[in-house]
Amino acid sequence: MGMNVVQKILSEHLVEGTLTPGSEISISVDQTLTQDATGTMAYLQFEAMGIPRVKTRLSVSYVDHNMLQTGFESADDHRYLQTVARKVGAYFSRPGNGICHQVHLERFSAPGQVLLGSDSHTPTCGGAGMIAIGVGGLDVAVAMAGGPFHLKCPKVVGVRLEGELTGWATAKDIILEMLRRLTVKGGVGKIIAYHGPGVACLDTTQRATITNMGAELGATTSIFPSDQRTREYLAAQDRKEAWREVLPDPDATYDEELTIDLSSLEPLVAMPHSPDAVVPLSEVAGTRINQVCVGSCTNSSYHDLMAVAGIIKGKKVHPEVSMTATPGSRQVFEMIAASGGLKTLIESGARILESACGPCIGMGQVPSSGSLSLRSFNRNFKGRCGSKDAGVILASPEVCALGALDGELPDVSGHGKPPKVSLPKSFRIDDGLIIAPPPESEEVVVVRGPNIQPCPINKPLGDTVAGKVLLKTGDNITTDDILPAGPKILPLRSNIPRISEFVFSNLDETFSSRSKQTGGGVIIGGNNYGQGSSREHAALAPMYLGLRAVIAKSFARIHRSNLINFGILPVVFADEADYDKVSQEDELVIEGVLKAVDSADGALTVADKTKGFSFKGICQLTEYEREVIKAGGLLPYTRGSA
Ligand code: MIC
Ligand code: SF4
Repeated sequence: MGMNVVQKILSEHLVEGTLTPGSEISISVDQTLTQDATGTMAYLQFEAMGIPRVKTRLSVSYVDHNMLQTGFESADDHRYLQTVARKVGAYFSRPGNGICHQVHLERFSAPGQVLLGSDSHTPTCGGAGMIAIGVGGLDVAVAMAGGPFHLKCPKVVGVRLEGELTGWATAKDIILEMLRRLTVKGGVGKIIAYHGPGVACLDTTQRATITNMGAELGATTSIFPSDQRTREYLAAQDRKEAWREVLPDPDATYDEELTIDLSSLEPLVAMPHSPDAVVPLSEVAGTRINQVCVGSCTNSSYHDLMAVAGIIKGKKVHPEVSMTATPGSRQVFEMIAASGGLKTLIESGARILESACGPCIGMGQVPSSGSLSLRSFNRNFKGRCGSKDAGVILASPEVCALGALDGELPDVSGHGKPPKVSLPKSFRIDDGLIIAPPPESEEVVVVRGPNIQPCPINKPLGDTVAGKVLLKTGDNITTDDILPAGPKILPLRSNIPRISEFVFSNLDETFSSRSKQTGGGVIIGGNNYGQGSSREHAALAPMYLGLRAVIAKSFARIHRSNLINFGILPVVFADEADYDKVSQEDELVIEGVLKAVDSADGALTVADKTKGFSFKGICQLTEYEREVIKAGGLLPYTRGSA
């Protein structure tokens, strides 16, 4: 029987198990990436494993999140990351070189290989035919140490693209259409594999927009075939040798299938406050906006920035709009400068930001109170932009450019035809800001400033888990809700005692102090608890505060793994109706935990001592997860099994 590209790559990397959806497998990892906000912990954990040098083919440490340096903390982190990379044999991409995913696609993507990254948008490189998975930092540390990556074999969803994009419809609208159809939890436990005749009309960076934002579907990853367009892209990056063809067999099958007719797509937008609140732009055209931001790892390629420049050439940004433009990498920056695009952007009144995450993670450019910001980004969760009452609308860079001129969500019909942008035959290559490690281990002094504190370690799992319900949340709680970012909190990622003061601070400022008072407890969550980023801090900091279990209707993939990696029980309600019966402050007790986690069905009983009733929970784990959670998390487990 024919194979799809996922089956091809996974079977080449399979270490244990069989490729049957839902069964436990482990795969070997060729490459890893980290970024500074998750990387400091990943490297501290790697150091704690006592392995002198990374065992992957390639590991790259990027600095792109904490760029404001409003205090000494981030500079301390950067210095630590640079020195530790040299010591352990990883590449170091210096601040200013660009956003990890854009740079990785340009300089390191390798079709057919497996990439693990401590950032949820790692699937960007799926645009170049890689299996690229976003995970917590600790999983990356284990991969750097040569360990395989454990997962439940995902289902493969084949998305057949037919026809060609027309008018103002772009690659962004393909992924917005996917979000409209599948929602933010529609991809959980699945890999999205694009195929079909429509694939050829998308260049690699357009494909990368789609795989990047597949993270918002909750998918394990997304992937395109590696074809002649991938070859062209890698050749233009002067990396012809990295190309290899990875195509689905003509008779390939998929676990689920859907079709998108590209020619029927029109521009779409995701309205506040969820990436799946997708509506046709035409339905909301005319809505006033006060800010426009083009950039982020989703849409900051040469293609994106030149399309924007083409639209606003000779015009000025609307007087009531503040517009920013962020080239995703130094390569993009240099190329838009050389081709005149940068001049056009500056002349239009757009504010040019350095190549970094910036406004996407609330690091500056917080919108004005109660206003709407139109962004080419991938997430618009409430509060993520730094304002509690502003709303973010997600759209293509082209729609953003039109919106910046009009001061409102544009009516594209009044704007003629979009400019055509084609990829250059060769990109400007200058890897001067990527520091290669020395070929052999050498004596390196790793510099740790006072912001770098050791990673706390949990105790082995006890047979009784008990505590107060510290918080009861609704559905779709994001990791931004659990541990916000922004200039005050993000620089504390290497300092768990300090950052733990901000756990749930946007939802309930008393969470941290209440947890400390009671010595920890339990959280009750709704559906898709922990969606969004890969930040393991959203598990690690609550663990530090004494969180022992989260009982939810369902979990997002990466956050569930992060909870297990730090020894916190992820329990789902056997009967969702019980969710309504439990209240914040109730005292809960789970007895016989060790037997329950070892059992095939993971069934356990939760006693609500306050209300005097019991309900059934399920903590069904794979064999590997059982061992990890019983040890108190992945770090003690790895140390114990080394
Ligand atoms: C994000 O987009 O939320 C982040 C910041 O890139 C995170 C990683 C982090 O929290 O450091 C992600 O997507 O994984
Ligand atoms: Fe950075 Fe935003 Fe991309 Fe996260 S989603 S990596 S914060 S640009």
